[in-house]
Amino acid sequence: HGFIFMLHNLSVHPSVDVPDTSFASFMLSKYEKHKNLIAIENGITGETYTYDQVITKTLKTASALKKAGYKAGDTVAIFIRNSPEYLVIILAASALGLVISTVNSSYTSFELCRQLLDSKSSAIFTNPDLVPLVKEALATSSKINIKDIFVLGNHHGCRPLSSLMEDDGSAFTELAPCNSKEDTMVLPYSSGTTGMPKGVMLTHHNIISNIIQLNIFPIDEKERLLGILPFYHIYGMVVVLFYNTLYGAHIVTLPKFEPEGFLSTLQNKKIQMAHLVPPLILFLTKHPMVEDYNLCLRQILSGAAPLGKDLCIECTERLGINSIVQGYGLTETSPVVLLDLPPVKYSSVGTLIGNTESKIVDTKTGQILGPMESGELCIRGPQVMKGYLNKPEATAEMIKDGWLHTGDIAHYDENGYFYITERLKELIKYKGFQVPPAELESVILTHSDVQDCAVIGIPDELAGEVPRGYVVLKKDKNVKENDIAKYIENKVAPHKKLRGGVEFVSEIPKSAAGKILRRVLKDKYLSG
Ligand code: AYL
Repeated sequence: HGFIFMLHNLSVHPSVDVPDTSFASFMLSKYEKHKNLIAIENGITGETYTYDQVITKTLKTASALKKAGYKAGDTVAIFIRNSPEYLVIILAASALGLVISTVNSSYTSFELCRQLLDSKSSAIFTNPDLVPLVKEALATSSKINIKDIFVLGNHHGCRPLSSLMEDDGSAFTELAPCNSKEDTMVLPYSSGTTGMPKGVMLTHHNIISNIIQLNIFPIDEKERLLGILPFYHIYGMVVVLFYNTLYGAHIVTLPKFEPEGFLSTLQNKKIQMAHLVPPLILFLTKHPMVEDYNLCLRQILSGAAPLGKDLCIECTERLGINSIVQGYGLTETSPVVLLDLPPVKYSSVGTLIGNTESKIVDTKTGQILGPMESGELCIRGPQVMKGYLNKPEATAEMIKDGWLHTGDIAHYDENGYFYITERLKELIKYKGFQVPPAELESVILTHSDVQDCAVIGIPDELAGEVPRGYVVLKKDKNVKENDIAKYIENKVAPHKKLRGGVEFVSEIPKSAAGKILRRVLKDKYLSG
């Protein structure tokens, strides 16, 4: 099989060459080969862009951004729901050497404000209905330095994106020069193993590497794919948007999940391949509504959260599809590290993709472990991030001696197939979305009646996990559990709501060093 047992594990796949170029030059040269094909379609309006139109709009938008004063190294934020224009904005910004910070489009003004400040964004792209929220965020802090709000549509006082896409193109004469291993291309946010969301600096080289590494799973030209996973998250951005367009696929975008729209789009647009997360696979497997539609799905890809064997088999049978291919990775690894290929091994996340090495280390002794032994999965490869923006300590904790420590517990079998069994890190995943407990705790602590608190994830059949809060009240306060949950609900995006409930306790279990002992709370909940 070619799988080598050494101190660390190598990929079974041949290694790939990664060109030293910028993301925009790499992508646009590929798009040239598919000029007349449809690249991307708005699943709501039916509006389409051919690859040729994507190229043209990209160059015009880059010209308009240049005229507006944006230059290499500036950061721009994208706060837009999935739509074809997302691709054009990323390519145009990248063509100028701008850094693109993608923002969760369900964020509150409070959460948006934090990312705009931390990323030092100087422009924001948004939907017209989100403009009031953006303005609220801008009003919260005088330190935010947003020069332009570009809207996809029209909104009083904001510049329409269409005016950028219709620029005469005169100011953009060449792609910005790029030091591909040094220059950050995108800056999505992730909490990593601990703490608050941090800007993940992914270089041009990181992103190009990952899309080339994925070539072990080639896509047919004109393949019809669903673009429902959010493009602001690394999965939607790299695996759905970037990777598939390299091959001349046709992506149909949807701005959000809604049962009827999801199913009727799959049916009416004759979608054959969809990148999903386990909760959507559960929906397709169990929901009675699915019977009313004539689906022609052949292939599903899953990632971002564990997918059980039984669900996988049931879904494959119900929909009559070929298989469900699982991938594993992190925002910090651009994101793919492991990929299962047909014929799939259920419950495995597959083998290491090309140019990637791993080791499993004992969490207590740090010793490197062998086959079938469980420990922390560590990764080395060209897709590993440059680091967290302005957070050298958090970066050093995550990447030690060139190895990225995933915070996931895994083992591999004799054939090099990996199994993710547990999450060591504090991160909670609700339907594949990140819910950093430290972030929720910081919000709970702003409640005037709260003395102390801790948040853990508890198992949930539909969502994988839901966050649950433990709260110590100040003396003589008679606020109710539900008041705390409501307070949080108004400050955070819907996926971070305390759906697992709030429980008042007399103290939060902590280590001598003051670290919250989340394991103690988890065990207490599970045994309780
Ligand atoms: P982030 N099984 C179990 N857990 C997973 C899996 C999986 N297949 N994939 C991701 N995770 C968890 O940054 C794991 O705990 O990136 C990991 O550390 O939002 C964490 O999610 C990272 O969360 C693909 C398609 C990767 C998607 C992704 C998702 C990256 C999610 C490869 O092919």
